[in-house]
Amino acid sequence: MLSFTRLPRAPPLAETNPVCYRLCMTSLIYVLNGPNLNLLGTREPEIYGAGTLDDLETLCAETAEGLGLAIEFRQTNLEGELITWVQEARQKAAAIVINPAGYSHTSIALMDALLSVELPVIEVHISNVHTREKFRHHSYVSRAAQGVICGLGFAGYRLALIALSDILEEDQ
Ligand code: CA2
Repeated sequence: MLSFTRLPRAPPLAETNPVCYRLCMTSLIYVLNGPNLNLLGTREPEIYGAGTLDDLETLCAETAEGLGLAIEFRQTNLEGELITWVQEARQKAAAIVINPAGYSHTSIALMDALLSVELPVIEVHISNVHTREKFRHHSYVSRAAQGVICGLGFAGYRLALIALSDILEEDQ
């Protein structure tokens, strides 16, 4: 009678081989949203549209799925938390989409975090910041972004994910 000894299972190749990792693993994109974006859909629909933050997450998740990407979608009202998430992305993500909201125009600390993350970053604004108040025309974050999309509503996030899909494919 034949008997079999059960051998320990080898780890998946993608976990041990960096080339296979790049080709086989779904790229994770951090989609980060700054202060007050939790209010989407509740106020100022003439500027930000009628959709909620949940609607925006659904749009991003569906877009990512169609592109073969995965997303981690988050919103915070705290500058330090946004910075911590950017630092975390360095270990866990392939790229970042960020709408820093009001911190775009004020935060050198967030800019520094994004400059040191060594990942492709796309900055998105729902409204066209250049047709609004002068203080919205400058973004510290833009210095750390590979691309900036503004004024296209929620579709800006979709376009950012499509652009990152191309950028990540080119990097392979
Ligand atoms: O247009 C954008 O996406 C902004 O990043 C939104 C920020 C603003 O400070 C930037 O200049 C441009 C404000 C987010 C506030 O979001 C709200 C949404 C609904 C109701 C009230 C605020």
